[in-house]
Amino acid sequence: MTKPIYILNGPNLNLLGQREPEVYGHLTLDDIQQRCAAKAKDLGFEIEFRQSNHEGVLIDWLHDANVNASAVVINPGAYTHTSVALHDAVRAIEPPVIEVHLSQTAAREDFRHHSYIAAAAKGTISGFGLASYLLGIEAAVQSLNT
Ligand code: CA2
Repeated sequence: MTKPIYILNGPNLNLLGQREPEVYGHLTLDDIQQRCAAKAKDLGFEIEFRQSNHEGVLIDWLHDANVNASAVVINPGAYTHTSVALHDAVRAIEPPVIEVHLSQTAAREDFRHHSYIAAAAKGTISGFGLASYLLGIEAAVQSLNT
């Protein structure tokens, strides 16, 4: 059995669609989940889609992914810019990890310009809204096939 692609979402992403649509768009996280499931299905994969507001939970899910996932697509939310622990967890696991962001973080406040995750991830896709996730899934599958 092919292992699923884990799609992990960090803090406050459960609020998508309710506030700041000019930054994050109008889609809810449920909408994104459905679109990711359809994209992954087209590519022959199932997804395991999760969101947590807690750093340690995200770390536990990365450890879980090390055993149970083919690849990981992660939007670490604001932990992107703060978390050495998430960096270490991404480095510690075998499956390819693709970092995604809805917004173009490089074009926003200075504190969003540095990612602790980028140096540990296979690559980063930022600024394309929903398409960042869909491109992240494509990149994950591509890195499994090369
Ligand atoms: O652009 C992204 O995907 C981010 O990872 C989103 C994070 C932000 O801290 C990163 O710098 C970039 C924030 C997610 C919070 O989402 C909200 C949604 C609705 C209302 C308020 C926040």
